[in-house]
Amino acid sequence: MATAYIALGSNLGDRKKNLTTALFHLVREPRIILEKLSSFIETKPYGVTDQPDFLNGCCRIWTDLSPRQLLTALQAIEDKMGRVRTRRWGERIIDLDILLYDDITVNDPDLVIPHPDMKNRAFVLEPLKEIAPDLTAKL
Ligand code: A4P
Ligand code: MG
Repeated sequence: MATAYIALGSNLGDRKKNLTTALFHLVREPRIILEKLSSFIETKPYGVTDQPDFLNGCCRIWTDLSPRQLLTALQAIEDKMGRVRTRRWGERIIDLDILLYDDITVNDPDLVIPHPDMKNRAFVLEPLKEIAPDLTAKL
């Protein structure tokens, strides 16, 4: 089984409900085990700033899905929840990003692991530090 870290974010509608609904779908995936979950934190929008504040969190999972299969599973959850893709970095009911997958590096056009720029984002680092303090110290 691989260990992966997933970032969760929402800034539309009932944000806490959106994060918990995404986790509910994640837990129901047969090949994913939800192992640890951070607190949810309120964050100011990064990048595109004229949009509502986010609720962010992250979780650690165990999975035997490949990185690409995991991406497909996460996108299926986003689609099931009715995410509409508008502008890049724009508002969304749910965003599920793969931060890390074991110590694997992927550099494909549609999949980059470790997630680029994660080191510069407090909304990623703070919840990650809560569940994996040793790991963030090494980033
Ligand atoms: N993609 C590449 N690598 C990955 C990965 N490791 N995990 C591709 C997930 N997806 C990955 O994503 C666009 C494409 O990224 C996907 O089709 C996938 O093939 P998207 O979710 O459709 O669009 P996006 O999220 O707008 O783009 P992107 O570049 O993923 O943006 P980020 O990095 O997710 O940033 N401010 C606060 N406070 N909190 C936030 O959560 N999020 C963003 C979006 C901006 N500002 C924010 C927050
Ligand atoms: Mg994304």
